[in-house]
Amino acid sequence: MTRILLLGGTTEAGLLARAIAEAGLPGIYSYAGRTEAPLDQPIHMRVGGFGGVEGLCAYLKAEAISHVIDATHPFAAQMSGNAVAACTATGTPLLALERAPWVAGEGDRWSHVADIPAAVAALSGPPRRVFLAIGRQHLDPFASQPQHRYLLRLVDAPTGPLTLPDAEVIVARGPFDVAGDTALLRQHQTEVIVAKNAGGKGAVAKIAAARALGLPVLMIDRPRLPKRQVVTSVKAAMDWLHHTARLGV
Ligand code: 3Y8
Ligand code: NAP
Repeated sequence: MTRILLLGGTTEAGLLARAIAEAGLPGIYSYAGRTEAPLDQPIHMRVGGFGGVEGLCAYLKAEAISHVIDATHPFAAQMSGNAVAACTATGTPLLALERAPWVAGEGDRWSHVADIPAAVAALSGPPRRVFLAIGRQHLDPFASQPQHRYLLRLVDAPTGPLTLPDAEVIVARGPFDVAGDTALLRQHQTEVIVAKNAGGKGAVAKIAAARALGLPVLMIDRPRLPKRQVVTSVKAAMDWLHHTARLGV
């Protein structure tokens, strides 16, 4: 009996959820519960952590999950690591649906940094107008570079005071478009953009806008993830589901 757990929270996960619904396959779309009102999905949704690897193992057994597809964001490293551990421990087939990283092209002025601390260190120096487009969870470390004027884009309005002394907040949920992000960068006279190498289409607008405006980008490379089977398209993920189910795995 096929019963899919889709670890979601990305554009691609939403597209896969639609394909699963259209195929009439029983699936559960899982959100961490990071945002106040996550988008509805065409399959059953669950919101909240599982309780680490142990909690996920228990969930897979209790819900008789036959397949797990990890379509989380490339920076959701802990969730992806837990999925590999839990699926190995329970013998549940696991597939990752990943999007390719962005690659610098003609006109891009990128500096690659390995992680958030490296991005913070790269901001040493005189005050600048910085578009810190990495969400809410990792803002605090940038307080060690208080000299800058930060522009922040968050999915939900901040619940408490920000640790950055000079910051302006925009509340917006992507996906974003190039015209909108170009106007935003112009309006705020942005001088440098800090971005995660998310890949995909939902967050790429600011990168295209930076190229158009000749602005430098501090590009944070993705965290390393444990080895697992990976596909890069919804079609390949659906083929895997049908194939694996047919083998009765
Ligand atoms: C809760 C679900 C869909 C998915 C849409 C994608 C695109 C728009 C662009 C910028 C960058 C950022 C951030 C971003 C984008 C998509 C996708 C994507 C980046 C929602 C969502 C959830 C989250 C969590 C949120 C993080 C934050 C990161 C904002 C829903 C809207 C910066 C990543 O306040 C918080 O705690 C937010 C946390 C994780 C990164 C961070 O560390 O703060 N995403 N984003 C998911 C859950 O609970 O499981 O609310 O509907 C999903 C999307 N956000 O279905 O159309 O596919 O990537 N998300 C980054 O890329 O750097 C914004 O502003 O340019
Ligand atoms: P993370 O740091 O890898 O995960 C931390 C913990 O959050 C996990 O151990 C798990 O808790 C819980 N969790 C994460 N994703 C979950 C999911 N889809 N369903 C149920 N529990 C989940 O994760 P994150 O980077 O905060 O990302 C959280 C969510 O936001 C994911 O759905 C991700 O796809 C989405 N998202 C993240 C980013 C980003 O920049 N990180 C960008 C866009 C979307 P337990 O250990 O208790 O199970």
